[in-house]
Amino acid sequence: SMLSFEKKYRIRGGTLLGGDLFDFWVGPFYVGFFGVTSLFFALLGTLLIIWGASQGSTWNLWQISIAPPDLKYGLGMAPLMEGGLWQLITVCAIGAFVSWALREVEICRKLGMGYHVPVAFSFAIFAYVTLVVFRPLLLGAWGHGFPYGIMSHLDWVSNTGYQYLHFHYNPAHMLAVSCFFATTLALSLHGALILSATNPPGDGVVKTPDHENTFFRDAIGYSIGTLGVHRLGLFLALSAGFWSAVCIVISGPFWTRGWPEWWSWWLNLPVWR
Ligand code: BCL
Ligand code: UQ1
Repeated sequence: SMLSFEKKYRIRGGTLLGGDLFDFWVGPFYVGFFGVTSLFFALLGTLLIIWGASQGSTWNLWQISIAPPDLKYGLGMAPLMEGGLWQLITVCAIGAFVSWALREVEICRKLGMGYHVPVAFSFAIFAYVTLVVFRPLLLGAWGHGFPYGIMSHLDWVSNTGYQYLHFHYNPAHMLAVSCFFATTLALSLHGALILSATNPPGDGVVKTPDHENTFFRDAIGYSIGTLGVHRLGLFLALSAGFWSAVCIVISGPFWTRGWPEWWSWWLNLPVWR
């Protein structure tokens, strides 16, 4: 059944495609043209993975893997059982992710909200597409994509990392990792601060943003503010995804040697050379 406020927001319009045709809800879910395409790609992709697994050598969830084509197929289509399946699944994945983002846009338009959520999701999609499309395109073979499997994709990350000797020296990887860590710091501070203000000990009365600001003024001499902390959080999270995409797309297309060696520009600065 519907929540008390839900009915009021179930208004027609705001669709990007399909007009009124798919402008309805199924239970709590908005459908829309992109709801149909999301479901289509997600279902087809999942079935292809299950079928691929059935053609593989194991049903062990951790070991199931669908590999990209051999490098010899370059940027062409590969036979179904030699990476073609990976190519179809990749098309389905991108179709589902982009459809989902566009469905979010339609919901934003219906509600007259900003597009912050779909914009944020598009950074995650961008990182994924960088891994399986942009970098393989730049390197000249789909075989540079990562395999779809739980352990196999970890093996790919490890192998790809060691191919550049020590991936921690990749400057964009440094930025991405730092942003991931900073994002968890910001959310833990924020979550803790809000809960501490709304759940004071004993019979204490719920505190206000003044208390929140004062806590951080007292503790570190600065408060970023209640709106500011959400801008900071979004910025850190999107930066994490963005620099992740950058760190992998420059590995190979821009820099082919070990990442430690890239820092020789620093050692060679005329100041101390
Ligand atoms: Mg590293 C990448 C951290 C050590 C080699 N590494 C990354 C980044 C991240 C990171 C910055 C992965 C996140 C990402 O791409 O997000 N690495 C990291 C850390 C350490 C580390 C913290 C550490 O030591 C503490 N890395 C190392 C060591 C190397 C190494 C030194 C191996 C030996 N690292 C590499 C390589 C790569 C990374 C190689 C990468 O390729 C990867 C990277 O940057 O990739 C871009 C972006 C997010 C996504 C890609 C997710 C996209 C999600 C999509 C859009 C939606 C999915 C929906 C889903 C299917 C739906 C499910 C259904 C629901 C459940 C209902
Ligand atoms: C903060 O200053 C603030 O404003 C009052 C919040 O809003 C509720 C917060 O959640 C946090 C975590 C801070 C502190 C953050 C910085 C970067 C000083």
